[in-house]
Amino acid sequence: MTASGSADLVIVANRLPVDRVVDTDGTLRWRRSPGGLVSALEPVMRVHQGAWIGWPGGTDEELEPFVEDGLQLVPVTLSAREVEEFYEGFSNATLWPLYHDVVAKPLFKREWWEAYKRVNQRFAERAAEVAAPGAMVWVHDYQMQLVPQMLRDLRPDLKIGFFLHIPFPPAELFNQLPWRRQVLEGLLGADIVGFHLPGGAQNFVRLVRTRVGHKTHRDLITLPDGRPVRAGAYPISIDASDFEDLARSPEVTRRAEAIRKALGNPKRVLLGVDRLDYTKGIYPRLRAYAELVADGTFDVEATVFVQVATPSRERVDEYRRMRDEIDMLVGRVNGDLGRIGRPAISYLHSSYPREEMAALYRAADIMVVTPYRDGMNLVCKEYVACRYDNDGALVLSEFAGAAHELSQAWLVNPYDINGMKAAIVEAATADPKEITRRMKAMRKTVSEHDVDRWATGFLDELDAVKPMKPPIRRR
Ligand code: ADQ
Repeated sequence: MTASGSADLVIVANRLPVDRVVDTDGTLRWRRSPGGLVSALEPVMRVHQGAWIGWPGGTDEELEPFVEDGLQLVPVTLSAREVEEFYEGFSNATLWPLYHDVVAKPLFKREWWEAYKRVNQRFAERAAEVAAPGAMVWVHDYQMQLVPQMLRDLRPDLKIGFFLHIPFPPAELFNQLPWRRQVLEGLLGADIVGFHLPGGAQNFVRLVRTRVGHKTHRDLITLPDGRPVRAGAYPISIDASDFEDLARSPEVTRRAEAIRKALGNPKRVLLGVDRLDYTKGIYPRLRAYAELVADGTFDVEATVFVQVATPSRERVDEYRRMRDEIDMLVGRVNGDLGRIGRPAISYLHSSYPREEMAALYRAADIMVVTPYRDGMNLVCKEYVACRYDNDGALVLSEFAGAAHELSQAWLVNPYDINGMKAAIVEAATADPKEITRRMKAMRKTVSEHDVDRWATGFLDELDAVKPMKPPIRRR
């Protein structure tokens, strides 16, 4: 066992919740990153004596733990080679595609696996150093799946939770992974293993039974030493009231009007907002829309598609290829179908502050969210939270985790272009009463299940875990 620290709650995630900013005079500052996880966990971090362990970005830089805006942050250093092998390689070119239905072909490289193990061990060691005796440690996401068991080996006194933000695949796909058993055993170091959907938890339990051979009963796994591990569904959400307040503000209202005006005050605005990722189904969505313009269903003077796609993981080959494909499609569609001052698709590679996101959500009549596979998808929940007057239609892929909660959306199969076209037309021509009925129901769901409920729900269960007594020695 290593010496313990003083944090009652430790968050372990690939990234620290801050981004490094270098001012014009060269001084280094940290700025809170815009991600939802930070806002979800900040209140609980403050209630407990919390610490957050993560990679600060950058390479080969030893940084001391520091306090930023009252949060204790513990940086973990990665070398340039580790960024390439652990982060871009094993995390984003092996696990990400494998866990997303093999939408792209996962690459299995032995040296990437070695880096993954090494980096996970480093995170586990940092967590072991800062956690107080009996503390709760909440480990996040696919980059950190070995941390729970590595940490338990170092600190058996801790309560360890794990949450996976992406889908957990069925055995038929997971079994491709050469290190499948090690990953399952890594996760089993946790007391609670959380997923967005019950299906993910079931896939996990089934794999543990068949691959590792442990006893399971429903959502409970019993390890040979008697320790129970629970697998459960904890669907993540957003700070719904915060988004709604933002959407109601005069600034955002004015900005939403300005956006529509800049688009030529069309009758109808369709919107897509995604990280530029091949799982998000941007290509088939734009193709479906382009076909509707080409066949005269929509006219570019009356209907506009705004697609915001923030570039990400640009050093991974598959992402560069996909970006080129989408750029080409948009170029062709606008060249063929646009008119002067009226592109068929307004395509933007920008990252926006939350105010601008809220204004875009307010400006849109139809939000189109069509991932091939998505753990949850927060964009559609943000859209719903911003539609406080119960208008606005949502076209949503049935393969997004959010489809389980937002069943009143126009649900589509992104592989079925004709089906998507039909749903977009239905949403565009629906009776306003029908749109209101659907939006009201979705708003109820999103406001009742917000991110605070998600975080406190998970942590309350983790807190209630009974520590294992050391085995009684018989004389
Ligand atoms: P992501 O794949 O990143 O998250 P998503 O859930 O949609 O996907 O979250 C994206 C977030 O980024 C949203 O909060 C959105 O507002 C923001 N965003 C998107 N484009 C932006 C832009 N141009 N500018 C600024 N902000 C932008 C992973 C999983 C998801 C799961 C989440 C949380 O893949 O399935 O929902 O984690 O668990």
